[in-house]
Amino acid sequence: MKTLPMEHPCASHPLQEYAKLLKKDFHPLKKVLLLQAPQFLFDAINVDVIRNRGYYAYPPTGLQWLATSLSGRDIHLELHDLNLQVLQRLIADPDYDFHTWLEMLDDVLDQLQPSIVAVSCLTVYADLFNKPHPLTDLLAHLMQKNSHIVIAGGPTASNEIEGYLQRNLCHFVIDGEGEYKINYLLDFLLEDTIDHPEVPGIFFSHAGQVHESGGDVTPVAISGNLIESYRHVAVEAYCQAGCLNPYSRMMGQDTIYGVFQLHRGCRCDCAFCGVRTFMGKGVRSHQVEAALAEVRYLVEERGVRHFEVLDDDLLALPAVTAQFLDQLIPLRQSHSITWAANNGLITNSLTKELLDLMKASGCIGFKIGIEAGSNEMLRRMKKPGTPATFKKIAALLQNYPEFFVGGNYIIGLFGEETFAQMLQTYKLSIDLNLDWSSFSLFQVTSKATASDKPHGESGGAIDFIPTKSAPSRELLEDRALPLGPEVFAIPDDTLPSQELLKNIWLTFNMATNYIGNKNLAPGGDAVAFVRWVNALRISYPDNPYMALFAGLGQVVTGNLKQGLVDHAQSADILARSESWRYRFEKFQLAGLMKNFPNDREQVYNALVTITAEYATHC
Ligand code: B12
Ligand code: SF4
Repeated sequence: MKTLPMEHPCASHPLQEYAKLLKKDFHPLKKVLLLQAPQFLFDAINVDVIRNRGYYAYPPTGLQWLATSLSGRDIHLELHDLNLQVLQRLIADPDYDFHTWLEMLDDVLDQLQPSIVAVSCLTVYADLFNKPHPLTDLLAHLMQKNSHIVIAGGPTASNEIEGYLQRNLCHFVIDGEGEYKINYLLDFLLEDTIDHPEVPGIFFSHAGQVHESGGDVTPVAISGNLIESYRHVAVEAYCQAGCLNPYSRMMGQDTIYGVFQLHRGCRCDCAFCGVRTFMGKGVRSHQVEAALAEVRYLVEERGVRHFEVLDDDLLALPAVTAQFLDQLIPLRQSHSITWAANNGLITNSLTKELLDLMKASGCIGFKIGIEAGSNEMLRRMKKPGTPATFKKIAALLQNYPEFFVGGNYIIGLFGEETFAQMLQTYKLSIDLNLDWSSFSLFQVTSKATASDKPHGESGGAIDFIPTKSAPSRELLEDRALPLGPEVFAIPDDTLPSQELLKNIWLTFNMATNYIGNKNLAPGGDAVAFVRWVNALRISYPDNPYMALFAGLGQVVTGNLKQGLVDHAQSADILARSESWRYRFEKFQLAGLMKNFPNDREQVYNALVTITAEYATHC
């Protein structure tokens, strides 16, 4: 596709031919609909968690950038977030049958009658074609109507370009960043402007073949902000329909939240991560003034009080970040804004100067990428840092009790990690002594990372967190496998199966975050612990250990009454679940349930006794 046609100064023949054909069938082409598909899998839906507002509801930032980039065109454009709308409906209407969700799309289509529909989606990596999937079902529904030119983009579509085109589920798939590509494509479809340079990454199927547009890869030069696009986005409604993560829930579920982004891309190229493939090499900054104006607008005119950072590498350009945070401080002072970075910060980039600015500008917490405790695995995944450098930063973080900091760890790396290496990760997590240790199982997250998937796995719809992969958010168990302290007797050179990995995950999680949590020990911040665990419980209403430990946290803070309420909730869940009763025995928690501590000292002593049990096995 490198030869140039006559009509367009830099166009590609097959794209032009295909666009001409489409234009015959779908005209006039002046109405564009941008759609965010539901971001969750309907066959793993948990309506109780949705009604607790525990599902993700992110404003459609990617589509807002597309809308902004299309703003100079003579088109009528609308942006609808079906993820938000389905969640809202499920919350508002107890009789709503979610199987009929595509009717919501029909309502939008009937009203607007768009000639071009562009759809975005991000779900867990899943089987897109043999099971119900929101993007696949939505595209099939649109194509069946044969009334619209259908364009798919965003992470899920970018992972399955050929699959979507070969099955005739859309006319175009746009891979990766979309601003330049959608404009180049619309040059052909609308013929109103022809001044966008040729760009690769536009895929379509024509004359029995999948084609890609030509040209040079050009990362989008980001300028301006999304203020104008917010007229399409009811940002005030998102907190009533879902959440961003536990940090947004910690700030109160009625607190209006939003997002901001200062950089696109990441300096690193960790082997398990899809960012480099998806966003391209290197980091690009937004203009600080423009990003600040957007935050100011959201705070002053739309009532947003809590933000989540969308950057993969917020600290990539420390001077830019420092300037941004410094100018955020007045908003913190005038409107008590808060922000969090659950997506994670690169540990080695944290400095005292940046941490001071983060504190002053309202940061309440963040995750840091540690991933592994063994040097071999850190090298294997190209993670910047060593256990020694991580310990140095973790020591610095102990001076900032205002932040609730979680370390991100992965176990089962590349299907090659031995139990001894996992144990190194576990021990490092204890040494770092952070507020939380987010252990996850190594999983395929995109096609780009699929070559590094665990041996023998097909890469199904598995979430990073094992308890989130089933609608009940419960783990299924094989009782022949070790669980609790006995996990530590697994021979060093074992390559654990996926089933055993789940038990290791549950044991590490229980030992570090609950039984051995620093905030449930003398000198810890039990108030922060309780807020965090209660934020988690919104997504895990049937989890008895979260209820139990929230109750213990309450007792440490002096609120025995609430502690007893939480204990009763835990007992109620246990009474209904033989499986949890079995696990409570294994984790040495049954005794705590029987003799629930009455005061702070009793909590400390009880947890020290159980921790000793884990330590002797370790
Ligand atoms: C915020 C975020 C989330 C949010 C949800 C965001 C949302 N809008 O729904 C949460 C926390 C829920 C999330 C979860 C997950 N995420 Co996430 N997430 C991000 C993050 C950090 C920012 C996304 C963002 O807003 N970017 C900013 C905007 C401008 O970019 P964008 O949305 O990608 O949009 C651009 C292009 O994609 C494209 N585009 C998007 N839509 C469309 C549509 C059309 C028609 C066109 C033409 C173009 C187009 O144009 C836009 C402008 O350039 C990105 C990393 C990153 N920095 O981008 C990871 C990222 C998207 N997530 C990723 C993953 C893997 C996940 C999970 C699957 C992880 C997991 N296993 O749990 C989950 C699954 C989500 C789920 N639904 O359950 C991967 C995707 C990799 C891939 N190629 O598939 C990314 C790239 C990070 C990574 N480490 O690799 N995520
Ligand atoms: S530092 Fe984080 S975002 Fe960057 S490549 Fe590594 S895992 Fe991905």
